[in-house]
Amino acid sequence: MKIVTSVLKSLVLVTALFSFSITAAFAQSAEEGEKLYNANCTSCHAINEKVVGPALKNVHTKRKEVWLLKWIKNSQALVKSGDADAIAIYKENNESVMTSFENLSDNQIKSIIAFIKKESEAPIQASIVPTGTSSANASTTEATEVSGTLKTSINWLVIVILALLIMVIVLVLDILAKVGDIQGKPVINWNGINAKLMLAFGSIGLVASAWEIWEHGKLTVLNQTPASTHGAEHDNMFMITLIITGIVFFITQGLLFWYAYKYKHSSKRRALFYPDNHKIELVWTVIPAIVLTILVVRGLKTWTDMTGEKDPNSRVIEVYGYQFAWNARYAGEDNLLGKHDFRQIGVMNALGVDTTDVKAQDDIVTNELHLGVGEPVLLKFRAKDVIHSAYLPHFRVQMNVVPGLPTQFGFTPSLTTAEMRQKLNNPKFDYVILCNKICGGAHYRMKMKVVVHAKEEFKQWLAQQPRLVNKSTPNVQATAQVETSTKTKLAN
Ligand code: HEC
Ligand SMILES: [Cu+2]
Repeated sequence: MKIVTSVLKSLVLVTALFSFSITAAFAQSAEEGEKLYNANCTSCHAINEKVVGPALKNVHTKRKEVWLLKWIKNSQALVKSGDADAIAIYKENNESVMTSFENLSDNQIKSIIAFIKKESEAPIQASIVPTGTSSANASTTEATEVSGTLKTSINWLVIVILALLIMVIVLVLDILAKVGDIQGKPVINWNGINAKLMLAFGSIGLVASAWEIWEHGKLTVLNQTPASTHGAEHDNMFMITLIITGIVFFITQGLLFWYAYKYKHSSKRRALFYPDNHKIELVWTVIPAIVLTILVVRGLKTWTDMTGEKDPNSRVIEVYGYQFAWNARYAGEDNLLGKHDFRQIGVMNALGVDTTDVKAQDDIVTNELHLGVGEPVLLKFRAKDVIHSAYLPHFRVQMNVVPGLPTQFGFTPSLTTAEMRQKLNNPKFDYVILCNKICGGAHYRMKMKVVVHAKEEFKQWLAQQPRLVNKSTPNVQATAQVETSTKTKLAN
């Protein structure tokens, strides 16, 4: 008897351990998958909504794993092989081409699928109306739909009631005006009411503006130490402009509303006829002209300092923007970026880098922008499709990114990511590069992480990155081979 129980006990223990290790392994791979997914897929996909590509919710149940592996590595190859599902989904999405991910290993793709699975199974967090059956996802979506139609009918009801209310008010006022006509004296003193409304509107507006600057000014990057060497000068100029124009704003708006109140119509008072006064006009023309000239000249000087002559030793990094993501390209050992040609942009060569150019072969393409603290960089911008705008708020850097028109911005980062995290007391903080031009439907997703390292750390990071064409990394070599084969095809 004893033996049986002890055997049972150990069996239970083993199963428990086993299942625990499985969940642990699963959790870990989903975690790795999340990183890979965020770095590679979010520019075109979301779990619950269509972006450029379809929503990926439950794609792991819809497709077999083998299919997903093949698709994600090279969707076009699968389409060309005549796979019915691949052709269907390609047609459904207006034949837009998904990037190939030959560089991802099977295990990495599996971890991405594990992440998609985990996210698909997570309940939707959007507005949930209690319906009694709130266990399955399906009923949740149904509930949201029902509440949606309910909402639209309520909205209509509100509009109708409001319209009726306005009609009643108009009619009542009309009657009061008629009564006033009959009595020979208005029932409501509109003149006084308007004057008081002016005063109320003016004071509430000014107090609200001051509160807004005070309260939400704290949330802007201007409230944080700039992370570049030119940032302090930029902030200084910005603050001076803001303070001068702010003072003028509060004085003129205050007077405007105060005068509207104080000099309201009065039957006891006649307005003074005062056609012109050259002295006053001179004063209010010359003073703003001088102040504006100072502000503009100062602004121009700051701008030319920020964008002018660059350190000839700057590291040149190409920043490539497209709907809806960014890439960065670094020069390899030769310190020279290889040529690019828009005609070579394709599934296997997203940036259109000319891989026959020797200078290009040791280039490094990444989907994060890494910089070394105190090292001057010159970002050279290139756009694939439409006008984007590269915005690095923490470094006070912004520049348009225009197809066919090279633009650049040079600066020197002055705080590492770790230092900034400490300053902001936020261990999760990361610098970003955003797109600041409404460039299409998923414009809001267009961002790339920026990491500022200590000098040595940056060198190490750069050395670890795979080169564009490198015999020692088989994945990348495969990419290059396909590339040359497509090129020969094009040549024929
Ligand atoms: C440049 C945009 C783009 C990127 C980046 C991208 N995809 Fe796609 N994806 C698409 C488009 C577009 C489709 C629809 C099929 C087509 O038109 O080729 C698609 C389809 C898919 C499908 C098939 C969906 C289905 O319903 O069968 C899967 C799975 C998928 N993508 C996974 C991924 C994963 C995983 C990543 C990241 C490693 C990724 N995609 C990155 C654009 C993209
Ligand atoms: Cu954009």
